[in-house]
Amino acid sequence: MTHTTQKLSSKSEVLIEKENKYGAHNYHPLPVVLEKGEGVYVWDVDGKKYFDFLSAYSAVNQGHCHPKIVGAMMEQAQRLTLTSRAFYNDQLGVYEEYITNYFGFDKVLPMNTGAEAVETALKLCRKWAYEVKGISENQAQIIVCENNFHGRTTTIISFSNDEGARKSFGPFTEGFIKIPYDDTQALENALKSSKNIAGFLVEPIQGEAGVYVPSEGYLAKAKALCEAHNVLFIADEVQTGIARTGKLLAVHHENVQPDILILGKAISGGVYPVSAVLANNGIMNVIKPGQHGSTFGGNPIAAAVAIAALEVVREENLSENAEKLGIILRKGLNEIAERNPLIELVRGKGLLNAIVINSGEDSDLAWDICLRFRDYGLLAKPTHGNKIRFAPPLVITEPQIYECLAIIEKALNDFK
Ligand code: IF1
Repeated sequence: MTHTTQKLSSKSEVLIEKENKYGAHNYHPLPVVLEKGEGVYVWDVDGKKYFDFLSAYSAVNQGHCHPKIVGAMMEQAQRLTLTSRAFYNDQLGVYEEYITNYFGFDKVLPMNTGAEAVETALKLCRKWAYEVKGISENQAQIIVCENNFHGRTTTIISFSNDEGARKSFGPFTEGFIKIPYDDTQALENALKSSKNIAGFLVEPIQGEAGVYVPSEGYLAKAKALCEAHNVLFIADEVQTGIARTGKLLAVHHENVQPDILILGKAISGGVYPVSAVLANNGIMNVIKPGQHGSTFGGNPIAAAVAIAALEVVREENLSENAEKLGIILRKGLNEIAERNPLIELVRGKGLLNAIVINSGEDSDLAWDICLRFRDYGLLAKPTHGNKIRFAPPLVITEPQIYECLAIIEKALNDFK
């Protein structure tokens, strides 16, 4: 190692200490305190500028503080913020029409966070199974994948296999069958194992697992198998959706239209918590007044913000940019890997990428490398010990990608 890690300013230290003292310790952030963002950049409290290579876990696809999205929020915030769904508001219907046309579904159910949308999809799937498919009450099973990440609620962690996310939070919700990811034979076996299968919940790319891209054809085959067994194909595109992987939805790489689509994060460009569940009438109409809802779901600010954020995706060709720059980024990373054996593997799609550091999952090396990236002006976070996610805002340009590759190589060379 040629350099030591940069020392924090006292301003940063004071703010970090406040979070430590007064906040629950449910995170272990990289030591950098941010106060401003614009496009692909964020600035810390000492005015140092960084490339954001996390994009708030793919929520800030449109770039930080996008003026059109922030403008829509400010305008709406000054007129009407919240009505609850006890009354109609002048924004929600317009948004519902916009988003259903945008993604090609009959209806949307608006929520706030990704986990809430996943919960909504699970409830919708179960209700459909009992009331349309004809499964006996309380017998429905939903197939899920090993190493999934779908959020933090008690039901969702019931089918997680991340021990840290589950331990001491039981008892858990029943009714889930776990199969290996990227394994259509396992899916077929599970579908054949019982008449009580209601749905298959899947991430088109597993994000938390370290950006694990399944084999080509997996999603299309899985959708066909579900169709053949009258089982709902439920795509969790909270992280992969909204142009992140080089298409509007990651399932579009295989021309799949899910029966239930779950969206969150970048539907608002990271400006406001907005999530959504989309489905056609044959499914969505099983939910009647009073059976599901949320105080904030479908609020006027969320509606106005989401329309603006989705317009930006189209106007700025973010899918095309993610596709094109993703190829350049992975090519550059693979070239670095040839010169520096610390990179064991490069994987990803569009601008959802990760490198695997040649150190084993228990090493601190990936963390130390991320500290060095920080020192050189790029923010990224390790996942599962030895993987580092590279997911910049989709508004990044080609020259900026080359600048970032240079930072990444320089930092990695310090550990050679
Ligand atoms: C945290 C990961 C990313 C998600 C998918 C639903 C949700 C998420 C596919 C829930 C959320 C987040 C949450 C964040 C870390 C993060 C994450 F590393 F854990 F896997 F993005 F990569 N479905 N993912 O990825 O959405 O309720 O959070 O709005 O700290 O838990 P949420």
